[in-house]
Amino acid sequence: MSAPPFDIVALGEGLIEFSQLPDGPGWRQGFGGDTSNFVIAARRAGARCAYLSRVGDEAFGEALLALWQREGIDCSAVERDPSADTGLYFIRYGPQGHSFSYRRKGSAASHMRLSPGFREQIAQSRWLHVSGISQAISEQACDTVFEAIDLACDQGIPFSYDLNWRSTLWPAPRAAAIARASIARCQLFLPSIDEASALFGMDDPRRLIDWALGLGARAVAVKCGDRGVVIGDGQRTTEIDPHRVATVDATGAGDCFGGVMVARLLAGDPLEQAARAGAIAAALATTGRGAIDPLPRWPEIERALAQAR
Ligand code: KDG
Repeated sequence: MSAPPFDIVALGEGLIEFSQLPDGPGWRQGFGGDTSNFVIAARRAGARCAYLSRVGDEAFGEALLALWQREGIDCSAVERDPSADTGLYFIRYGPQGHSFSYRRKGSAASHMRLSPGFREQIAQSRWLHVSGISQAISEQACDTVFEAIDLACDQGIPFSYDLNWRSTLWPAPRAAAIARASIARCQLFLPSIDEASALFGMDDPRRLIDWALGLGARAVAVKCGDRGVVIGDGQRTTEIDPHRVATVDATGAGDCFGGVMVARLLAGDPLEQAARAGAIAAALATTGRGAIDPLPRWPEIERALAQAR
């Protein structure tokens, strides 16, 4: 049997991004959306990727499709919705870092279904990636994520699940119940410690790892921001020190971590080595503004890894 054409397929919502300009009023337009950030980071690290989503049949939808094509991501199954718009988000910067607000209710992606095209691409991939945001945007999208997980599990395709809890998108009790059901089946659970603490009351990474492994996750990588990453798979728990850089904007850094870590796992790296590459890439991704522009490419990650040794 020939190898599947894609290493990673991700399902979710790509967004048009407006980030506050550093000096004076106005916005800089970029791109975001956690699963789209993930798959672009993975692609830049060398993985063959596809993206599954739904965009508006307008200029913003066009711009996202052009982005994925420029990045070398197969977006042939992405659907265009003539009656709903592409979602938008806004990044504001303050003394506590960045904060997001959204214009995405009823967006095109919130209407996505597991079409035959989506099914085909999942079946042709070595790994599926989904997130709490993919589930939060609508009941329809949430059902689609669970159908995608069912399909992947039936076919023996592992999947990663990023908690990415956004309290402004859905209520905590529903988010927690849906997250538990997803964690129970995933190969790799990717929470940030701040979100796990807010949603599950767990602020100790080791306790969080044991809890998620107990639910059924096969491996866990807890993103602890400027304190690094803690990973565990039931055999070993390892702390990975942060890579020090001059941080400008942490938007998308967690997505970059996950995308690069999974790209490296699929390239054959053991868990710890893959997580180190992800952590270095995530640090590099914080050195510029916005989710996509600062995502590093593999040679830059490799150089930083060699310097860190
Ligand atoms: O992780 C960064 C993402 O959160 C950002 O790009 C926007 O997807 C987004 C969201 O829904 O918050």
